[in-house]
Amino acid sequence: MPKVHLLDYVAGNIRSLVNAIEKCGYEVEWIKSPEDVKNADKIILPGVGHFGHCLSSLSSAGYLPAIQEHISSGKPFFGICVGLQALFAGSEEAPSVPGLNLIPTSLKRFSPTNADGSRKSVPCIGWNDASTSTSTSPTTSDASTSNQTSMYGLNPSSKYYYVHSYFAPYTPGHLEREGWTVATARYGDETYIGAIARGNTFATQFHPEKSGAAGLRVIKAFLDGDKVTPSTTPAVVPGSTTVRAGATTKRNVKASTNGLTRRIIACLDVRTNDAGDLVVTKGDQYDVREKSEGGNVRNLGKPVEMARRYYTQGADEVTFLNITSFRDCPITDLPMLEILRRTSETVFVPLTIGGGIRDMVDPVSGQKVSALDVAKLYFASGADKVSIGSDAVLAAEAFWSRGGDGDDDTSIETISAAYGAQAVVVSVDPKRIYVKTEEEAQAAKTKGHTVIKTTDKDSEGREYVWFACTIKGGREVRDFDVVKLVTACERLGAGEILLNAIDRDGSNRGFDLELVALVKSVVEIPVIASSGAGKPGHFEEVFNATDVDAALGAGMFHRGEYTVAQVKEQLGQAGLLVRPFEQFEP
Ligand code: 1PR
Repeated sequence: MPKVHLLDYVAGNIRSLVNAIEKCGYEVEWIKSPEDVKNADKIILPGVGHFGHCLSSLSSAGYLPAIQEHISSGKPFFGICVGLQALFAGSEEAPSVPGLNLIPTSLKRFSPTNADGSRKSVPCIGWNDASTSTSTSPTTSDASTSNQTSMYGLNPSSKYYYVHSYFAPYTPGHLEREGWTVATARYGDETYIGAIARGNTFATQFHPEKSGAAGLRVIKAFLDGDKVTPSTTPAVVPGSTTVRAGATTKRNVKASTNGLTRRIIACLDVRTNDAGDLVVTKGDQYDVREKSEGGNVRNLGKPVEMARRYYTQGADEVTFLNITSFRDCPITDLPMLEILRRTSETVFVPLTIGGGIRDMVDPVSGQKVSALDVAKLYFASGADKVSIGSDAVLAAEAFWSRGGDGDDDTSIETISAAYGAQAVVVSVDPKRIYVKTEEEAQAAKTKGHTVIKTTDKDSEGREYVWFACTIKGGREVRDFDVVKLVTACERLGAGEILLNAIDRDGSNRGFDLELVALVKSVVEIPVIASSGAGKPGHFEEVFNATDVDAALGAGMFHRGEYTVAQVKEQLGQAGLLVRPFEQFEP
């Protein structure tokens, strides 16, 4: 097998990139010292997390001059994410740390508001263009205005997975005059560099190894040295009758989240059943046992196979939750590690793992294991994000009891510092607490709870509600409000909120729109709506009624009632932007 050299310096989920390279028919050789760079022909430099951390690590290990030499000698180089950012002069993220300065401009942070006052989530997480089209407006471009050729397999009608808070601003003409070819993306009113190439140097802000078939095509083009590729067949946008380059039909322009597609996530709750097998299960308000006699754990299928099925159907992300993680488990035997390893061999979209991310004592060795160490194992096994539930509630309570301050030692802070905010999801499991009168509502407010008047009254007709946090899979309700939780977690360094709703879980009644709108209004980071999806129309409803960034379904997919493809079809027909279906033939 032909070889490519990979420079790993704790860049997070490197396993998925290795899997993607192997899928393209190449073998990975690791660069272990600056000397190895000299002997390498093709180099890939992946990167996630903090610009300053990445560049300082590369610099102190002596890699920067070696990389510079490699690039100027004209050998193939591919930088991914922070690997692209490294080519620039520097970044607002770490003003004192210099980059390679191949491009003498600096990266900026996304603003959470557009010029017209509308909001956008930061970090920017989701699927967007890398368009070499000559049109500057990706939502209106068509085949007649796009280039007839494209660099490194990029397709103007494909979507690619981005996750970043800092971006390289794009000014038309400027870099082209220096010999660069640029593919752009737009986030709100900011247009930035999605991919860039000159000579044998190529870099993408998006993660090709997480961008499904479209991304695998880009990796293969780099590895094969296909710098200029004929424009591929336009990707098919679900729900559209006309297909054209530029990714979207005019109907899809109606509602878009600042240029990102609507993200659909398939979630698999995993645990061992009574026979000791790891199965995907699904609760009814978190009760996962059959109602029939015997009350066995519902067995809906095998995790790896189901993840693969949802990927094939077009899921934009897959989330695994180990729902019995409150029980201590030996670190060497974490059940989800093998699931992740195997899933990441065939599923090339982001994978999130939740359950049991906390400091623990290994029941076998008696050794203390930090949340960061647990997370490291998951990232090394193929996870892109970890999701923290119970531990986040306890950390948020402590945050407020310290007067709104972290202690630099919580799971959120330590993992976010090491891997970046985008790698830390907080999974929230709130429960509705109804109160009857305005006086009772006032009393709840005095305790710091956010009380709203609800249209979804309870059986006693009570119309005021606040949302209480729970821990240990809903088993313990805390006198602590969801708004307090999510605002504390954002300040501690979480990058995304996975918002469940115990009352809606498994109910097929649709998402809790009031809860979603409330949480979305108090944080800047992306929010994923979860719990209650029973049909494709529920996804359309939550995207139309709120500004939520992504929506997640479980039971309706597992029970085979609907496919992910049907959800996307419906969204596309309703004029909501979704990622096109594509296939990759190595
Ligand atoms: O507290 O950090 O160890 O994490 C445990 C994780 O496991 C939490 O994220 C918690 O949400 C989850 N969890 C624990 N117990 C259960 C249970 O069901 N008994 N599952 C559970 C929660 C949430 C979604 C779910 C949606 C959509 N499940 O995964 O599938 O509600 O379902 P639907 O579309 O069928 O309505 P920690």
